Amino acid sequence: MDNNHQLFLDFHLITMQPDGEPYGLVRDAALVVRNGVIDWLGSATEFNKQDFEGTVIKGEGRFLSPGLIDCHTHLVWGGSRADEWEQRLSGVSYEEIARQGGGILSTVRATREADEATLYAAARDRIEYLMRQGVTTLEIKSGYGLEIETELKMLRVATDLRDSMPVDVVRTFLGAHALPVEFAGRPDEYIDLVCGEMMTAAAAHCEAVDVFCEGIGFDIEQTRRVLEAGKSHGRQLKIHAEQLSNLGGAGLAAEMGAVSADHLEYLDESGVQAMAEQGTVAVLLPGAYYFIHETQIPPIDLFRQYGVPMAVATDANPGSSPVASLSLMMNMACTLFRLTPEEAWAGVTRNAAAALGLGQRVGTLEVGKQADLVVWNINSPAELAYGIGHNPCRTVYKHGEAQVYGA
Ligand code: DI6
Ligand code: FE
Repeated sequence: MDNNHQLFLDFHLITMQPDGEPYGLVRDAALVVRNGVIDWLGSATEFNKQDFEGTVIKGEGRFLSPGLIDCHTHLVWGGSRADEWEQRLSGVSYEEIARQGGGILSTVRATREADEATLYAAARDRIEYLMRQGVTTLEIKSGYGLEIETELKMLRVATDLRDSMPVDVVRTFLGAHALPVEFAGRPDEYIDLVCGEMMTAAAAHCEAVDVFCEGIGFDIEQTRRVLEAGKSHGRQLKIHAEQLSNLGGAGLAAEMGAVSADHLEYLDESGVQAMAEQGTVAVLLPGAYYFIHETQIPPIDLFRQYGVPMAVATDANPGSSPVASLSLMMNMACTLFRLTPEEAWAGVTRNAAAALGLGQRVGTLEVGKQADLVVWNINSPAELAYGIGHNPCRTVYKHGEAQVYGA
């Protein structure tokens, strides 16, 4: 008997392949895994069980989907911002707190002080929450160091997490997340450092480069410089854009070949058009929208009209989105942004894979893709987005290996 072969029998497959049935659904199906890769899938009646040698996993009519992908997180951080949240509840805005030296900069202070083991342990716990709810791939950004040493420390922690946990990790360098106090009044000089020495040091430890283009972040020219530097190092490009105001960041990033533009509440039609032309993924972050009491939703109808792929992610971070559940983000994407449950599913599978440049390897159930699989205790695909505070995740398989049994 060959333990590297598994037959998943009598499952309903949520393949998330784009053409065909809603959710790419294949009912009463079989799926074969060989050496951690999907080798066959289709209707169970078409599968010849006689010839199969290996482990059989019976679905009894449960749903099986691709592993979920959280394509935008800041989940390595020190400290907590509960006190700032209390301030915001009494009426101070997220932007005001940032301008007073709190916000991102308060997490920068705590992250600089924290040692690597402490950062690792806290981030590992956050990832375990996500994994227990079906996440098998995630992105982790730096950006709470804003100095070479601490940015590298964060990227090393991300690398250790990748190497020690059964999850694929894409590491993103976000040195241009905020202006550190040492550079107050000298943003261009800080951008010199980010694009020069800091990026040279970080490039070997990341797959992507990101920048916060915003009134409380960096302007469009500074953003352009960061993206150009990222490109010259051969990294994928991403951007935080149009979260609080419209500076034209998403359009610029699209023209420069970014894989994704993220947040986008204030994006206008010309930005949507630029993204559509370049195939840039729109990453929607309803947790941040909710948690900072934003009232303007991203231009969802325009994304549909122009065919911009939409992803959905947690934005897990201590300030604007202290979130540890991707299915809750699916719910919020539907209730707050009016995505359909099927769009929300595409947002945490196929389109999230595209937002990380991993569309060839993960994101759908398809022959040749990684056997990152989740068994769900749900009666229909929409139920995953419908429940609030539930965890219907029963078993997670990473490269075909069972990892975590329901929480
Ligand atoms: N926008 C966000 O929502 C996160 N970063 C960003 O550029 C928030 C980060 C934080 O408040 O710590
Ligand atoms: Fe973010």
